[in-house]
Amino acid sequence: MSQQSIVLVGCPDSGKSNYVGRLWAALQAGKGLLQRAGMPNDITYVETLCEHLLQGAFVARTDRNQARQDFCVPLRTEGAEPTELIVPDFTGEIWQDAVKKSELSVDWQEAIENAHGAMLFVRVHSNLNVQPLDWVTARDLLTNVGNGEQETEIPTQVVLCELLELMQARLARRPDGSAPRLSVVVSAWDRLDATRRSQGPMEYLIREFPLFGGALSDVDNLDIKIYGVSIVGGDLSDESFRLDFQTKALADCGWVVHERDGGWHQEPDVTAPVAWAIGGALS
Ligand SMILES: Nc1nc2c(ncn2[C@@H]2O[C@H](COP(=O)(O)OP(=O)(O)O)[C@@H](O)[C@H]2O)c(=O)[nH]1
Ligand SMILES: [Mg+2]
Repeated sequence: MSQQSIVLVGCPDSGKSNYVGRLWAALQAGKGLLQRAGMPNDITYVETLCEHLLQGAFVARTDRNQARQDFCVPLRTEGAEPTELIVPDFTGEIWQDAVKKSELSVDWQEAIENAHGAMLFVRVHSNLNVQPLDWVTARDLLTNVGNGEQETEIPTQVVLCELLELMQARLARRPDGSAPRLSVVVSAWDRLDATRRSQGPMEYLIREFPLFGGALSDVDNLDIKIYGVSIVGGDLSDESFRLDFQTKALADCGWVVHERDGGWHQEPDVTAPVAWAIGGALS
């Protein structure tokens, strides 16, 4: 069976693991762009993630010691042979440490180099988001990052810029020679008010993480698409939302926002950012 892997990248608490749980629920329901052709190799891992959501709670942040989990599932393709989707989810601390110390473990160097695309996560209202220093200080920090001298926490936008640069340097071109694809996922999109949501995820990134927003616009060797994602369509810590959510099927909750025909559109298929990152590789 051929393999397609999509590597998940992002700071701790950026929504990676919860997304994987919701992705599995979508694959089980079978209504999205991605269709599975069998069972995951480690069903316990994804079932545990789903179980939390079904009980009305987000999955707690991944234990730092549990460095890597892979979600592997066979996907149906237009061709005769199914392909195996591999989604390696590394704990966010690994990405952050890598930026601080400029150290790349061989394991994830290989995961990026062998990937067929990537997803970069950043979460709305994460308590772990380190707010920007002013623009000039952040830019200076970016030029010095990785020399091990940082005593203060590195602002999230500086980490995001470094991760973006890493994807530019390491992701391989697609089999047809085109630029590798990166889905940028702004997770917990439901936590913004209606006005901010209507402006779309790119506007959010530019306002909250201006350095990163600028860097995204400058990239010319990656094909980038920005998504706002809400895995259940609201916040499970809000009791009235949670009670309502528990009357519905998990696969019917949640949505993705993305740009189409010059406007931002909301649709229910949460597999869309993965399907796009894999792209024509599936057909
Ligand atoms: N409101 C809301 N919160 C989310 C969503 N996805 C993730 N979160 C929150 O983000 C936290 C961290 O998510 P997690 O998947 O563990 O992040 P990871 O460390 O990147 O794997 C969760 O505990 C939730 O509180 C979402 O779609 N909506
Ligand atoms: Mg995690």
